[in-house]
This record gives sequence, C-alpha cells and structure tokens, in this order.
Amino acid sequence: MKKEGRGALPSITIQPDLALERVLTLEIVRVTERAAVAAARWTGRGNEKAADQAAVDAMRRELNKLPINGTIVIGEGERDEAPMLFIGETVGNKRGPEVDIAVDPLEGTTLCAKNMPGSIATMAMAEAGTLLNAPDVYMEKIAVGPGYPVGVVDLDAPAEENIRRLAKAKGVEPSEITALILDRPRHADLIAGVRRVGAAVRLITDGDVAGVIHTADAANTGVDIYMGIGGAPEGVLAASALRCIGGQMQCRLVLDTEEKRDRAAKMGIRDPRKKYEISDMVKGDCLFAATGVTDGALLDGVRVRKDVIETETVVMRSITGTVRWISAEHRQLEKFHLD
Ligand code: VTB
Repeated sequence: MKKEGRGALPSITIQPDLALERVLTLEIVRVTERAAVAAARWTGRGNEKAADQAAVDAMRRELNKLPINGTIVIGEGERDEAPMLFIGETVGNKRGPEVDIAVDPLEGTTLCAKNMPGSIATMAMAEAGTLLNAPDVYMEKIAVGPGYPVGVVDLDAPAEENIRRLAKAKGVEPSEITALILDRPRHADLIAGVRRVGAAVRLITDGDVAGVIHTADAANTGVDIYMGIGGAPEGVLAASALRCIGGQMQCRLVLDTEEKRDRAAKMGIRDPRKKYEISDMVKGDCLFAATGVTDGALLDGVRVRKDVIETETVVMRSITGTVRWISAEHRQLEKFHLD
C-alpha cells in the first residue's frame, strides 16, 4: 500500500502501509469462516438460494467490521439488482486502507445444496484499483501451477498442443497429464481434444476456483492443468490465489452479445477480446482466503459438534507467498448468529 493519507487503524499499532499484508490476513479468515458456517447450516437442504443468502449476509456483516475502506469489485450482482454485496458497494468501517474486494460467499451453491464435495466461501482483497472489474459473464480459462516456463500453455492454442507442451515441460508423456474441466456440454470438443493426445480428464460439476488452485499442487492433487469456460468472477478469485502461490493463468471474457459488451464497457473494459494474464486481473499485491463449506479436496467442510464448530481455511498473501492452513475450533458460537 503506497498511498498516503489513510486513517490510522484503531487500536492496532502497525503502519497503515503494512496493514494489507499483515493484519488483514487473519481478518479475512474470520470473514470466510463466518460465511462458511452460515452456508453450512443449509448443506443438503436443496435450497441453493437460502444457502447463498446465508453466506452473503454473514460475509457482509463481517466485512463491515474490518478496518478498511473497501469496495466490492466482484460481488453478488450489479447495483440495480439490489443484492447485498453488489458491485460498487462499499464495505468496512472506513478506518483503514482503500481496498478492492472480490467475494464469492458460497462458491458451489449447488454442491452445498446437494451436500456434494467442494463448496467453499471465498474472497480476495487487493489495493484499491488493482482487481479486474469483471461482469458476471462466462470466461475462458487456462491455468497451470508454478515451475513452468512462461507461456508454456496458451489460451488460444488447441487443447492437444497445450497438453503436449505441458507434458514436455514436465518431462513426462502426455498420458501422464491430467486436465481438470467443468463437466458441461460446451466442453465436449475440449475434452475430446485432451483425450486424443492420451491425457486424462478429471471432471467436476462445479467449483472452478478450487479447480484452478489444484494445479498449484499437482504432486498431491494430481491436477496438472485447468481448462475450459467458467464464471468470470470465479476467474478473478482464482487468479488472486495463483498470484499468491505462483502459476500461470490466461483468461478471456465471453462477451458474445451486445448487451454483455455494453455491461463490460460500463465497467471499464475497452477491449472485449482481451486476453488477461494474472497480472492484468490482479495488478498489485493481494490476499486470498477460502473456507470449506462441504468437505472437498482443497479443504475440509464445516463440522458442527456439540459445543464446538470446526472450520478449515486456507489464506494466502502475495507479498511473501505465505500459505496458511488454519484449522479453527470455535467455542463462542453466538458470533455466528445461528438462531
Ligand atoms: C461456473 C464456475 C463455478 O458454476 O461459474 C459455473 O466458474 C457455472 O457454469 O465454479 P454453468 O452456467 O455452466 O453452470 C460454478 O461451477 C459454481 O458456481
């Protein structure tokens, strides 16, 4: 944080220019924890809307306690739809740094409603003006983990070529590569292309923020590359995570109608065909956090025991690349507002 003139943080003696990197790291954990616990109450109830709303309410309540001047840039919708955490909504207690915030209070609403693995509560925070203001449209995405030469894969190259190039860079045969792809009819050609060169496809029904993050730990997740079309908000969140832990990602908004191009233009997007690198989507330092709602490959879900609620959160900070896995036991349950 290099800007001047920000208010001092209340009761915490730390230079304001260090606030984003240090103090807020733990603060955002609370935010995703509360959202996850609120959503988890709706696990398996078949009610996506209620689960999402619970997560949104909890996230908003917690965000408003943070010592920040925050603006939602990736949120629950646009202002005229009047949702909470709309794009442009300001959050925080206004006594701290100006920050951009991307939220997905319940990423994988269907997974939560059906009690399937992989739903998470997630958010990212970055210096004001540095997160891509993306409309809620589809986004083409390709992502690989750290350790590969820059440009090893390319969004515009055929799937076969990307797999071959990745395999070569990894020093393995294409048959030893696994691509993670959302299971959608729109990906039929992509999936066929990946399989044509002998690579394996792992299909997920939802949740491509975690999907992209899996590429950063291929040795454990078995996922070498993420490919396909998912949501743009999820793309910016995933880019924030990779900005912290390394890896490469290229994306392009799918602005296939005049109406979508207009909406994007109003959000400052001049070139509707722009190919975004991570540094275009997250221009400065950022923080990323995610808490499991249902059990998943990335995170354990919320466990509600007799007097204790347990959560698991991963929080990352780009400045140092530190990744913290936080298993929490919450005993003061009133804080979750679970009446
Ligand atoms: C995408 C993906 C998300 O929903 O937005 C997807 O990025 C929606 O795609 O992770 P469809 O319209 O094809 O369902 C998720 O999977 C979950 O929100």
